[in-house]
Amino acid sequence: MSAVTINGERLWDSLMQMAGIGATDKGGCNRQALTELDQQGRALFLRWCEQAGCHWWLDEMGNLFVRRPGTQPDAPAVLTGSHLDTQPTGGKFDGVYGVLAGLEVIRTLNDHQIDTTHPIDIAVWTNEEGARFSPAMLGSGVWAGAFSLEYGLGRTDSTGTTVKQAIKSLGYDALQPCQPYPIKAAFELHIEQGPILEQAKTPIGVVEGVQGMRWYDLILTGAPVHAGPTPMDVRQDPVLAYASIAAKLYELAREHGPWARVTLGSIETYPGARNTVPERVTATVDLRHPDANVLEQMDKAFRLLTNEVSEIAGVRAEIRDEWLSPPVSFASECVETVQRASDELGLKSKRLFSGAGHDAVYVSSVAPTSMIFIPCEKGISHNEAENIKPQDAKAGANVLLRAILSQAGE
Ligand code: HGY
Ligand code: MN
Ligand code: MN
Ligand code: MN
Repeated sequence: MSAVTINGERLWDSLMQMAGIGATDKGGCNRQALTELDQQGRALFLRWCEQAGCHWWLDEMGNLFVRRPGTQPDAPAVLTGSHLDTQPTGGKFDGVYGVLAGLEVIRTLNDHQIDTTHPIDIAVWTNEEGARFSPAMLGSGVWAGAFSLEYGLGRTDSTGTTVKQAIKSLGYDALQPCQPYPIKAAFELHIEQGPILEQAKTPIGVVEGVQGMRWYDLILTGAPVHAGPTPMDVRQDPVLAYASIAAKLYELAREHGPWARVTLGSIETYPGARNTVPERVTATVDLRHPDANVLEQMDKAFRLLTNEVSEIAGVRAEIRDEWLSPPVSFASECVETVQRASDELGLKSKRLFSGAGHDAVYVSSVAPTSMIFIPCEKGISHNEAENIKPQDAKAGANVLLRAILSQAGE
C-alpha cells in the first residue's frame, strides 16, 4: 500500500470555499436540499471534480454520482461521499466533509499518478438532512429501495413544493434510474456530531453501526375558547396535553438508559393567537435507540402515555408515523478495513455506534459499508458553531484514502 497522504491544506481550503455558499452570519450554513444554494454547492463541487478528470451523472432523485474511472471499467465501484445539503442553522462540516474528503482522495491519487483497478465513486445524496423534505436520507433511501421513487418525488416542503418540482426547477435533466449499481465496498466519512471522540481524545471513530430512529407527527385537537372568561378547569387545551406528553417522553428517555433519545424539534399551535386557547397543536417527535426492541418499547410507551394524557385533558390525539429507520450494523469486513487503516497510520481509534442517521444506513442495505468518524468541537452539530480541527480533518481523510485503496486495488 503506497504511503501517500492527502493534502490537508487543499482539503481545508475546499471546505472553507464550500462553506461560503449559503453562509449564515453566525458562521454556519443554510444550504437546504434542492435549493438554488444547494445547486450552487453542487456546481462548485462538480467543477472541482471535472478538473480532477472525473465524469458524473444525476439520478431521478437528484442524487449526484462522480466517478474516477478504474483500469477495469466494468469492475464494481468503491463508493464514498455523503451529502451537501444542510440544516437551516447547520454547520460547515456535516456531510460536506465526507464529500470533499472523497474529492481530496481523488486529487491525491491524481497527484501521485496512482491508478486503481476499481472505479472510485463519490455520491452526493439528496435531502440527507430531512430538514426541507421529510424524511431524512430520502435520496439514498429511494436509491436503495427503502422508499418508492413515486413516494420520494412526491414529498413536499412547507410551501407544498414537491421534490419532483424542486429537481425540475434546478434544470436537472438526463436523469439516470435511481437504483443501485455494482458496488464492491462503501465508506462514508463524517464528523461524529456527538461528544464521545473528543472526550476520549481520539481522532478516529471506527463506526460499527447506526442507531434506530422513529419520526412521528403528533396532532392534538382541543376546543378553541377565549383566554379571558373561560375557567381553567373547563378548557380542552391541547397545549396542556402537549406539555404533559413532553414531560413524560423526557422521563421515558431517562428510563431507557444513556443511548435513548427524545427530540421534540417543532411545535405549532393553531390559530396561534395569544388570547385564544389553541384548537390544535401539531408537533414532531424523534425517538432513537441502538436496540430495536427498546425502540419498540419506547414507541409503545409513547402511544400509551399520549392516549392517557389526552383523555384526561379532553383532547383528541393522533400519532402519524412519519419514518422508521431500524438500527443497522455495518459489514465487519468494512469495519475491519477502517480499523486496519487507522492502525497502519498509527492513529488512536475507538469503536462506536452512530447516534446520527447517515446515508450509509441505506447504502449498507445494498453493499458492504462502514463509516469513519472524526471528533467535532464540544460534540456540537446541527448548529452554526459546528467546528473541527484541520489535523483531524486530515487524519480522517487519510484513513478514508487507505480504506478506499485497500478495496479499489492500485
Ligand atoms: O437525523 C439525522 O440524524 C441526520 O442528521 N439526518
Ligand atoms: Mn450528515
Ligand atoms: Mn445532519
Ligand atoms: Mn445526517
